[in-house]
Amino acid sequence: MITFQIDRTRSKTYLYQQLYEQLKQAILQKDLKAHDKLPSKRELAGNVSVSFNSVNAAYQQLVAEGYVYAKERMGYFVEEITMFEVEPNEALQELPSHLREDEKTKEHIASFSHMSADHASFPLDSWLKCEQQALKAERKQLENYVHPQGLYTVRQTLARFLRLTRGVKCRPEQIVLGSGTQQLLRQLSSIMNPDTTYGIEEPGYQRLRHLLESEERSVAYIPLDDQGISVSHLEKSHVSTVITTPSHQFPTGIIMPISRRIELLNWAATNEDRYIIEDDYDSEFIYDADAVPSLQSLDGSNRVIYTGTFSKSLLPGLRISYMVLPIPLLEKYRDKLAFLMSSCSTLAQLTLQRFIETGEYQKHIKKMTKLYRMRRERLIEELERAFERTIKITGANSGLHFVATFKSERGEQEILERAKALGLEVYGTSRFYQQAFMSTQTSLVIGFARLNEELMERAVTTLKEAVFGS
Ligand code: 76U
Repeated sequence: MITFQIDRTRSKTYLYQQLYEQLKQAILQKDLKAHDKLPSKRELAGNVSVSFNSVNAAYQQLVAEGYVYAKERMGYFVEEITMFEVEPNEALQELPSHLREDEKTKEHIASFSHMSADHASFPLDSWLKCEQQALKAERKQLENYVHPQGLYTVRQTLARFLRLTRGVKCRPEQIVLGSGTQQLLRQLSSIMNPDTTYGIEEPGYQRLRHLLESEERSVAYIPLDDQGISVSHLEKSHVSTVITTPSHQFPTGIIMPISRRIELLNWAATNEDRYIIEDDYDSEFIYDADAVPSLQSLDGSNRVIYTGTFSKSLLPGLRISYMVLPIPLLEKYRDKLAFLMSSCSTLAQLTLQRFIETGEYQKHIKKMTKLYRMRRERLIEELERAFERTIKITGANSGLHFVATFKSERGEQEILERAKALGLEVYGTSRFYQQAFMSTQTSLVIGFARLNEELMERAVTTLKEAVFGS
């Protein structure tokens, strides 16, 4: 029989856990053999001077984990345990250095990143109020898993909201809420014909291309002209589904004029396999004109899948995005993806719903449009003052970034490296091209969401140093 070493100092683990652990080790090391009988609970309790309850708890845990079995009126016996055939190799647990992550996020002196919204201006109090109300009032919804497409009432709010703000015509049933555009596109591609060739704008949002390629979908690149994606190139291609950003082409900022929109819809309407994925990313902030209606609002043939996100208008970290499926694709979605669990937090959905219904969202957009308009104007002024004739700014009519093209001896990579060394966060446009392209000029994407008054001058001076400094 094994001898137990019981530590009774209070800081140690519970007595039953010590018994359990020592019995387990004895079984694993074969000090106790398969089918050996364990002492009765009372006997063991007496031998080691612990309570009957402690022994009982240890035995129950051993039974639950499969080390021990009980036989009615006979007692407890050791199970036959399957032994590992391979010795554990500790070296395999070592995380290679290239997979290690830095705890700290990078600090910059200023950021021209196009990937952020301004957290400092986020209406935290009203958001938290909506969240608190949702937590209190929506117990039923929060206790349960929700529909794979998201909560119906939230989709009702969103359907009304999209009709009002973007002219999108849909029923709540057609909306799918998700934790990001990529996750939604993944769902979409899984219900579309696997032979679909997807057309991606060149330049365009490469992460969608990577996603489709990772799923072994075929992808073709469709160039832009000054009105956005080129429909004549599209017509010459094998593409049957095109992904486009007509409101604010990503990253050039081109706003697609109405005729090009209709041309695109005509292209799609000629064949029932054709679809347009309208990615309405970054369409909320418009500075010099009224919002252009979405493609979806003009579509009379069920050809447009509309996608959008609250990443720019609220915060990217909220991870609330959505897509609106035309009815034939909703049919397929219900057929093929009914097994999915919703990827969008119910609490976030309910908070957003209140935030929209109470008018806080529109108030926020109004406030932010004013703020971003001021930042954009000041930044353009500062850049033009600093760079004079060596800079050209395009795509600045809407959204939270524009493109700045520099007449400089230095290429993009060199400028980006210099900027990084100076502590400035900024990205070039080549990351949005699939094909390496030769250009005598360098274009950078200039995001201004986080550039407040204090940071702006410093950011521009540092950028000048990176482009032209010695
Ligand atoms: C999203 C476009 C064109 C959708 C985007 C982005 O929040 O995941 C850019 C880079 O639903 P979400 O929205 C995604 N459509 O550009 C987001 N783009 C990223 C952040 F800006 C990355 O890779 O440079």
